[in-house]
Amino acid sequence: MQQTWWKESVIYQIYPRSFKDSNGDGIGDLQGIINKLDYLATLGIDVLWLSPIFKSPNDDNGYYICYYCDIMDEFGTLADFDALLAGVHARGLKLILDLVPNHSSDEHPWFQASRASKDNPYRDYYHWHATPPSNWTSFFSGSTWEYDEPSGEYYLHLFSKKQPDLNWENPTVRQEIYKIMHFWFKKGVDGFRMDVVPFISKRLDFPDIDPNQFEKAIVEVYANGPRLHEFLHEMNQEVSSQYDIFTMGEGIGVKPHNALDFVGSDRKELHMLYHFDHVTINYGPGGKYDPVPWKLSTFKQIFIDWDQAVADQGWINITLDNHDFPRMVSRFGNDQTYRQESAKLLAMLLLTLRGSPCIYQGSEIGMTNVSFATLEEYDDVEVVNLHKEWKDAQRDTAPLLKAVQQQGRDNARTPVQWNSSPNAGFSNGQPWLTINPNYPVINVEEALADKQSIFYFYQMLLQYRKANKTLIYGNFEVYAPASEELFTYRRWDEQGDFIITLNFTDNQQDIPTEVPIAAYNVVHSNYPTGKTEQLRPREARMYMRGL
Ligand code: TEU
Ligand code: CA
Repeated sequence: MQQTWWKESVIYQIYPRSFKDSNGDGIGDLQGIINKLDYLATLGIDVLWLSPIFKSPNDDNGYYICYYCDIMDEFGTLADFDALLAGVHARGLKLILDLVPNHSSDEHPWFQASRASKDNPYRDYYHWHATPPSNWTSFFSGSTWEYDEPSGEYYLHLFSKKQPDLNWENPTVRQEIYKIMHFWFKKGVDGFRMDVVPFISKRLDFPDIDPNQFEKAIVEVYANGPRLHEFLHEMNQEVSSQYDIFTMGEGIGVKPHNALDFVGSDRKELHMLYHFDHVTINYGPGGKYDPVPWKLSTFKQIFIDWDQAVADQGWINITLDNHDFPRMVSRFGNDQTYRQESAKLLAMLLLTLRGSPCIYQGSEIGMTNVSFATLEEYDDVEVVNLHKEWKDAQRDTAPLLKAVQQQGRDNARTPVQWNSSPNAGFSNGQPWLTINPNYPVINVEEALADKQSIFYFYQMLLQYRKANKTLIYGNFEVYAPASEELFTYRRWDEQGDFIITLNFTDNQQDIPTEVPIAAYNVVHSNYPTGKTEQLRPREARMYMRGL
């Protein structure tokens, strides 16, 4: 397999609004990030990914852009950005930004011009129809077609009605996006994460969907449009291929069978993408807010399928959570009795699968989900709209609150807990979103003072991964895939040979006899002391074979 810097990169995702506030307005900002660069360098990550920092009226926080080449007022200025980029590069790290090519804000000058009349050059920047051509439903409730009074037509928005979808059929729109990319690359940014990029090409036959099968509609109708790969290839040729950068697609709607179309080394489209199958693993018949129990065997099979799909022909990311999903320790671990063990176990998983890992801010200290007492306390547009929908339909909202506490996106968006002082050291003012009340116990200062902390476990594994490229490029094979208790796999090549075994239960477990650990020695465990025959609750062990 071809080896490159971006495949070896570990990415740390910052959700700037919640990372660190430097001026007391309760909103994280670029100066806040600058102040924490030494902390991030100490952790040992390679690349920072910032969720959108561009000018935006924040209907869906930054995923809703007004000016793509300027900084959101609350976050700072272009001068702050230049200082941040210089600070990142001075520490030998890289910085990638979050491009939102599928939609803009309705307050973007393009859309303002577009809606002004039916016959202006910007009309064709968006999708306008005299009558709604399909029954599509939006991610954030209601139809994807919004009637616009002034010009008397409907426009398409897959997300909120303030997020109109751009019309990639129009070559001028594509050039506008390429110009934005060039602008940031010329400044020296090292890549882009691309928001919902599988959605940019629309099915112009607008087939109806089954609204009760939303996940199916995503894969078959919203994503993977007929000109998608033509557009991605064009973007690569006109922009990405001209710089030493990488692009990382949000792979919503992409499945193992078509993954290589995006990231195959011969395709010249994207460098990597992250998949969704395991983060939607507990969606029930009613979707995201109708959660059902998940099975470890299914979880493992998803990673097996994806690894096999790309193997040595392409590259993917490994993610277990981000700003759109619950905290991984609460979702895939036990965030109470075994929080430390679970967070370390998931760290070992994240950092030893084949792919570029994305660590979401706060995971390195084991931050957990939050349970707000009322729906009113939630800020996320998805929840706000859903809450309204339920109230309008006079449904009892108690089950919704329960589901939001488990599944809501604000679980991952509460501010980073820096210390035990008021507002968790995040801000001197009133934070924009309530801080998780567990901050006196779970915070960065505590973690840095404790040599056994989750933070130092990440740091150790990050160093170890760098020193052992087998953990990056080596083959991947799962033992006992049907086990509902253990996730056990081997990573090996000519340079090294490792077995990783992870106990996903709260009980002791035997290591299956088919795992040939007799020939291997333990090199790391998330339990500080002792060596036991059985795996202890939530234990994670890495073995190495002497070559
Ligand atoms: O998310 C795309 C996406 O479809 C999901 O992750 C989605 O947010 C989730 O399923 C809703 O429950 C991206 C961004 O990451 C997200 O924050 C934005 O809201 C969305 O695009 C629109 O830009
Ligand atoms: Ca601020």
